[in-house]
Amino acid sequence: MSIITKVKSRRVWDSRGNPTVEVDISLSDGSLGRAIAPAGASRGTREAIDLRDGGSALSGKNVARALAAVDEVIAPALVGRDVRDQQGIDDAILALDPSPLKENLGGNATVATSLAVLHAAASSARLPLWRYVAEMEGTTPAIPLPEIQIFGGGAHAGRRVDIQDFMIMVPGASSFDEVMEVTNEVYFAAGSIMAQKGKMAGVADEGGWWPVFDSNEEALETLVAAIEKAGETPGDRVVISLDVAASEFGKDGRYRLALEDREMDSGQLIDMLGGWLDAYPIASIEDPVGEDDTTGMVEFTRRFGERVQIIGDDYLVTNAALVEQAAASGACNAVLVKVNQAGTVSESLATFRAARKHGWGAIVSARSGETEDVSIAHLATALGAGQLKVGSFTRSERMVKWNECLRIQDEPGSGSFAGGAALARTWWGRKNGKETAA
Ligand code: 2PG
Ligand code: MG
Repeated sequence: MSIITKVKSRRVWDSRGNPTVEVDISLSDGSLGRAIAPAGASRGTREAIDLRDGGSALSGKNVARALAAVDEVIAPALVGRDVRDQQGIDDAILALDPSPLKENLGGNATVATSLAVLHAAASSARLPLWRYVAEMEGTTPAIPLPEIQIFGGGAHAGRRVDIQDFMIMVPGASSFDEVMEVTNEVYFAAGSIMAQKGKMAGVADEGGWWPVFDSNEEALETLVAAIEKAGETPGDRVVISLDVAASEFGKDGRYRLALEDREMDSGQLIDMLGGWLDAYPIASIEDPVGEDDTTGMVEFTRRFGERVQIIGDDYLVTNAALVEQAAASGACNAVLVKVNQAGTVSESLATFRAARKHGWGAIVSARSGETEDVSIAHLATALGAGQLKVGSFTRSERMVKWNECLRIQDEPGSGSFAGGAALARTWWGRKNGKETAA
């Protein structure tokens, strides 16, 4: 048995230059576990709240209160516990802050602590994190299929375009390395097309190209052109994935596309997105309607759930109970798993299990504010989640996750590449004879 002897927090800085929480867990056998809290910009209203100090210094984003919560409130409850009891430890953290959104301790304090406990336990067991989690959960590891951003938008690009993430997936690739190569070609093809048009203007928060477009559809057309310029036939090996993040431009069933100065209701938004599904090789779509638009999400899933993967992010906030509700009402067919939305490892794993129980897809995901922490590459592999969303194909807080997958795949037992299995029940899967694998 390995006992937690010390819990220590530290202020570090994320990819947007904002303060965040790092936690070190020390064990009686000398092992150390370390994790850092990421931070979202397009946040669901029902996700765990990051505790920040407010005031004028550091734009109100300092985390002194969250650090104090770790060192003064959480640490005394964890010291002396068996590090392998992840569920018991997470329950103890929850007991210290029973508020639904963890606003007393802060989701940033709880997630860094909970993940650091997991790392410490793996280190004590002398196992890579992915293997420790797979053994703990009884899952079959697989190297995940990436979703990779080519253009950023929405809250990650000063709302220059309304849609947040224009991504590609390479379900037709036979290896993770092949995905990296194809993505490199598409990413730089997109950049050169923008440069030729005089529309090159740097990158957005997650490293995707800054979206200098006149309409959301121009972004889609440019993405298709980039896929072609990279030598690919759009919809064959490479497909498009969108995170609409509709809560960022709509509420109460009313939506406003600022770029095009268009207002619409939920039905019109669904029709517009349906038109895009007809016109472009989109196989996956996240948060197509707002987090408060249950009627819209059910309708969208009824109309398109057989054609594309429909992911709830802000809509489900990595909450097992919300997954259960959505499955019962026929909303979504996949969930984005962000550990800091839930606030603990155990709650995130419960969400993953709920998704699997209903035959849903699961995509382990980074946040727009990230760090060198590579936990999610391990979690996606360990759970055999099949999919991983990290952001773009530049900037080290993103590349560190893709590169970690390359290291994990070299380790014995890390499983084969999940490939396009996650998209088996979409048009892409049917076109490629994958539906029997679903
Ligand atoms: C999302 C994420 C990542 P954020 O909406 O899926 O792109 O963004 O971390 O800002 O919520
Ligand atoms: Mg999202």
